[in-house]
Amino acid sequence: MAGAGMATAEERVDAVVVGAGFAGLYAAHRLSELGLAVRGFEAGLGVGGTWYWNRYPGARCDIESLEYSYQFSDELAREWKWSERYAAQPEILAYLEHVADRFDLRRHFRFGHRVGAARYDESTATWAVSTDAGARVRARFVLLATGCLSKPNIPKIPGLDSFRGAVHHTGLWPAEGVDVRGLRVGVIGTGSSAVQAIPLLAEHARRLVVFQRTPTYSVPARNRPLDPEEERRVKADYRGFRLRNWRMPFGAFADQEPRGGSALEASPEERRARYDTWWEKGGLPFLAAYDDLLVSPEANRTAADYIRERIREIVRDPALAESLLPEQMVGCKRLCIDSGYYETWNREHVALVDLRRNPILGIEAGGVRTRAERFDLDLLVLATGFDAMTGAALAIDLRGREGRPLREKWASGPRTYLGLCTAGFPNLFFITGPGSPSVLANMVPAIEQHVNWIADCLAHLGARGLGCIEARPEAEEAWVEHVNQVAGFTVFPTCNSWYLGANVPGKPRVFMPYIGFGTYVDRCDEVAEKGYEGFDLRR
Ligand code: N01
Repeated sequence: MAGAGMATAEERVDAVVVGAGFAGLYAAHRLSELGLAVRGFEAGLGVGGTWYWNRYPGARCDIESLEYSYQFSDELAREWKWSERYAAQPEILAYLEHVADRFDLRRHFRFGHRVGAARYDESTATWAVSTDAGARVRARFVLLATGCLSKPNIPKIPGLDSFRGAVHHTGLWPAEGVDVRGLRVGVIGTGSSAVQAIPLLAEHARRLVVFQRTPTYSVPARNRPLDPEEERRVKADYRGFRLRNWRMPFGAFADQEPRGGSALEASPEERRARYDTWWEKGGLPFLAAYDDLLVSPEANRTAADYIRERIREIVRDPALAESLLPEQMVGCKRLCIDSGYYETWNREHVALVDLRRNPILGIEAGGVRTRAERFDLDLLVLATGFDAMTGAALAIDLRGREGRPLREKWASGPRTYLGLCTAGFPNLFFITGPGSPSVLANMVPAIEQHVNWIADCLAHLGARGLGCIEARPEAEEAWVEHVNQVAGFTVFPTCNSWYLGANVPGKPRVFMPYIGFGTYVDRCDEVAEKGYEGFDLRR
């Protein structure tokens, strides 16, 4: 950790990169390769981003490990060996630490520095960036590699501070781990983090009480050790394999069959057989069993009914099973993938509190009080998610031209051009920002595509003696409308998901990711080919 707590002289660099996760590490790598002086800041004490902070039991990726890695270096891809079909958090963190060492990326970063403010100075066309640990930097460009799911959403439940036991948010889990043996543990939330943590917490806790506001759909992950033969086969043409798959939703393996067609054109028997196949294969590609599951409510219902049926089969207590049945469309909130989630409900010491019928009134020193009952607890786990997609950027006091705060500009929802830039904030780039596919693509290829686009753009500016790029308001306007229009053709806007910001009280309800990674990549390429259409380039 460098310089924590000390005010330092202003450093001058070409580009500031905020965050040292997948995005920040690769951005530092690409930009320094271009010969730019880069200063990175990272709030954590090490690299890893999401995979540095989310150390809760069971934390694991929902994209297969052979797909969830960088593609920029064939040597890196060849030499790194994954041990499981879906990598667990420690292994992904080890991978990122390896990448940081192998490409000597730590030298760019100052750790233990949370960026607090970034202000654009029109007279010098530079950004003044400062951190809570006293660093000050002036740079021409700022890249926010702050992640889509990095600002924890801590619910405002009355009395939370008065709880006597420990309270841990899944996204701020202590690095040394938490010993739950013999404890009465409460979990608030039933999203992806909870679905992964609950089976493991149940292994060791004396009692586990789960407070559920909205039941979730989960498909078995079917995680397993990675078969060396499979890895050898894939890596025989790894580049080709990644190229075939990188534009696919969920980074799905392209050779998985059967898929495609309309769920509504299949007979009930055919549908059942196909859903069985995908249930057995496991993972997010379940949603790609048919082409229309995410666009047709009727098609979606066939998949939702299938999962509800499986829940009723697995959970032995029929009343409990009923409480676990989701009602929203499947995939509208991100589909969870699990290892033994529904099975865990058959354990005697695991209890469900259905907050729709029995809401939390408050938290007291000894536990959680609901309308009907009080639950005595020793430890509380907040699996309550994140202020997604905009939370981390808006946590920074970002001011563009004329001192205009980003918080003011985005007061009714984020506005970007291509999810990369926002008008009025020259030379500021978002990596996987709102308005880009990000969380609806495989994040790592989405990050590489953004960083490559930005790096090419900076090289283009440099070669022409230009120093400034800014999105035009009309291009931004059209893009925001397009993002919404596309979302309107799908089932995504129909429920209270974090994609819409609906999980955070008071957050404007706007669908934030762009749906369609392939189309998006083409559009970004076209914009660049046309000399950065929709942007103003200035000296
Ligand atoms: O967060 P979430 P997450 N009172 O927002 C509930 C990725 N991820 O950390 O649905 C009571 O999904 C909330 O209820 P509701 C993945 O993209 C991936 O689990 O809003 N409950 C919900 O049940 C994922 O989607 C992996 O009604 C409250 C839960 O808390 C994203 O991260 C693993 C509440 C939050 O679920 C976020 O997942 C983990 C309140 N006041 C995460 N506030 C994998 O790769 C919130 N909730 C597998």
